[in-house]
Amino acid sequence: MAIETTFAIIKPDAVEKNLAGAILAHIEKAGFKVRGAKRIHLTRAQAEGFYAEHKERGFFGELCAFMSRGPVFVLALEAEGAITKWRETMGATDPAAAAEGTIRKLFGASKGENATHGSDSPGAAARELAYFFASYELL
Ligand code: 3AN
Repeated sequence: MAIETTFAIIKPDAVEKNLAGAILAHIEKAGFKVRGAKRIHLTRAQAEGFYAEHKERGFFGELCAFMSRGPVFVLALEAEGAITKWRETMGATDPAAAAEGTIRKLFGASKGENATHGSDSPGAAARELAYFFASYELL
């Protein structure tokens, strides 16, 4: 399998609960190399731009309000098969349905407030990494 870099967010619910350190430890223990990391507070417009593909979905307004309500950590994670590996490490969107030991099972509260985000394809990873990181930040 090829070495990939995927894009992750530690969402406002997890940062508010002081879980960012525990989630980063989980990420490193799972074998990812953190190639980029920064703590930012998204504006509503930045959240809407990031989630543009979901704008027709009923929860879009709620999602963008949530993602801009407090600071997040945006991350670039490298590993063999990082895109699929990170989706598996996070677990299902709904923490109640997520497998034991996954980040969303351990730290998520609901379908919306589910602790982390992860790119779902190579195209999404490239777009999302470029949305938040300049190339010189990932050297
Ligand atoms: P995932 O993040 O697991 O790929 P998507 O792509 O279905 O999930 O949804 C994108 C984001 O939208 C989720 N991470 C979650 O925060 C939010 N979301 C999904 N479903 C709901 C829902 N029913 N109510 C509120 N927010 C939701």
